[in-house]
Amino acid sequence: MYIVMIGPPGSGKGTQSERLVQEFDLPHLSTGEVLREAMREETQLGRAATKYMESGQLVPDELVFNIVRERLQEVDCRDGVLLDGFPRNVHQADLLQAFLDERGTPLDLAVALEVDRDELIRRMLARHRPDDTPETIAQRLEVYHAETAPVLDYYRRRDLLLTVNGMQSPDEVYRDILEGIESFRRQRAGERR
Ligand code: B4P
Repeated sequence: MYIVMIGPPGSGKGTQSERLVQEFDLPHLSTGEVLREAMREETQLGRAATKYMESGQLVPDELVFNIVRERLQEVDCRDGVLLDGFPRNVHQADLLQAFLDERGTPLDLAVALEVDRDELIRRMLARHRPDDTPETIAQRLEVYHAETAPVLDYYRRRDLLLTVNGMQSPDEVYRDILEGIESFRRQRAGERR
């Protein structure tokens, strides 16, 4: 199963992804986590990403897609993967679709978490990450609305979007995601009959 997790910063993509990869035994690729590790290790990628992450901007598409493409080419990703925080704009969505279509493993589902602005800010300020200062948070929320929100329509038009209320407890959000996945699967199976 090929799944992408979309949502504003702090919406719980990472939290829910951890559970889903266990449940479905999928490789987990969090582009944010790979970038943060590269920054910690001061690799070339990390140095290139720092100024974008620290100012709440998206890291350039070429850099992020290189991470994704290389990971998808690894043998454990032949049957599926969970992409956490990718794609974050329509260009990234196009790059992913072209890559997956070309090798005949199309995306199964895009899970979108919906959370109010005030709650997002509360969660991010509570977790003390270096890119969670009030100024950076405001910038990241702006970037989300301008660049990432259109990705929801991109997947809605392709009948791949599952929207979930992320304002509930982590257990309730997870339950809704599982139910949504199940009903998507039933719908697909019905279409094939
Ligand atoms: P990410 O690492 O993707 O992080 P995020 O969007 O800030 O957080 P996430 O939604 O995963 O929230 P979490 O589960 O931690 O991105 C960081 C940066 O990397 C981006 O700003 C960008 O610069 C760069 N980047 C990443 N991908 C990119 C791409 N494709 N293109 C370009 N740039 C890219 O949850 C947040 C907090 O809430 C946690 O403390 C959690 O415990 C808590 N929480 C979670 N669910 C909850 C719930 N239901 N109730 C209460 N609290 C909850």
